Amino acid sequence: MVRAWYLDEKLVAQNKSDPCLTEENVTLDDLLKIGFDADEYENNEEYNSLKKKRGYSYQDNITINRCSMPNYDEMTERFFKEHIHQDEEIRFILDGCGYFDVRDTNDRWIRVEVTKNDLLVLPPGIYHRFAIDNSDYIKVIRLFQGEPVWTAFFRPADDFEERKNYTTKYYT
Ligand code: KMT
Ligand code: NI
Repeated sequence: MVRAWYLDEKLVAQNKSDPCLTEENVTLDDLLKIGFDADEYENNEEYNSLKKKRGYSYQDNITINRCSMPNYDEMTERFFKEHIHQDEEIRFILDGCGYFDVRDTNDRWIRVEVTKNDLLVLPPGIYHRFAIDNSDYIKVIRLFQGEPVWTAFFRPADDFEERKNYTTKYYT
């Protein structure tokens, strides 16, 4: 089940993998959450119709874990650096746990915990980062519209069209 809260920055400075909880929970307006069963998703009608409806023609899966990822240190460091993409970032969690941090419109970090069966869709242009939790294991499906492009543009990336579109849409 997705949980989200404002991040305690002081705790983050000490240990990036800690949940760093504050008392402030967050509503999940910008997150799309649908309860597929991660063990049965391939035959799930809702999952397949969502893929079709949103044009997610590409699908693969990755496991993040020190033993199964050859360039683990480089990759996890890169995921945790604040960035945007020019396309949606869509992740369906098959197993394990992790944290997506997203910036709110006041530039505060919201930490979103994702676990098995959660689906997360980040819009193009949103500043975010990803941290693996202390169990050091997450297996996710990556979906994409068309040929996948995983390029991350690190902050500052305010001049990108997608960032401008994002702020126009969500910053009032
Ligand atoms: C990204 O671009 O932020 C990622 O792909 C994070 C890793 S997927 C759990
Ligand atoms: Ni990303």
